[in-house]
Amino acid sequence: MAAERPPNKLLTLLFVLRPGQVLLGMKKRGFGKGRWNGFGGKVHQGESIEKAAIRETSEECGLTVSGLDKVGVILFEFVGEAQLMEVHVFRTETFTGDPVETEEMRPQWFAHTEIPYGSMWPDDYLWYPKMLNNKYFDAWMKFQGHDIVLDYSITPRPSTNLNI
Ligand code: 6U4
Repeated sequence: MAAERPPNKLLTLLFVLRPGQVLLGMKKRGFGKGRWNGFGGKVHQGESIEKAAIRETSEECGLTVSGLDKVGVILFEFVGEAQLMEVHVFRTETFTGDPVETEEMRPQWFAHTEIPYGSMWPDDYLWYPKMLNNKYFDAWMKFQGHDIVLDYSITPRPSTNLNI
């Protein structure tokens, strides 16, 4: 009998956009430390995924976001690990407040043409252009360690504007 997979680890990832720019945060600790990324983290027990995305963004850069648009879901598989990471990706152009540095993230606006792919997760260049261009997709990424993408797929999905 095949070994059963444990339930996926649910995570969020949210991008705040303003004309021609995206807000990224330099991760100062934990998973992905030293890499620029969107804002997000683990979904708490009993919490909706969208509420987790809003909470994590507030905790990590101080912004209050609304009007979430769901970009899609990325499944991350790590060779040798049974559990998959299921990352729900959102974008929004609606926010209040100014980005502030927190213990977890140092936020900075980047032009779409100046995304620092060299200091990011190595899968990001594969799908950021779609996310920045309002495309919806689901993806699967197979990692060897944290630096090598062995295989991947990206599939278009219909729009699911949540208007939260
Ligand atoms: P806490 O609870 O904050 O200590 P931590 O281990 O720091 O947890 P967390 O919760 O910040 O991790 O979650 C990791 C974040 O990184 C999530 O927003 C998802 C995102 N992420 C993980 N793998 C990624 C990848 N390959 N590419 C990417 N984002 C990724 O762009």
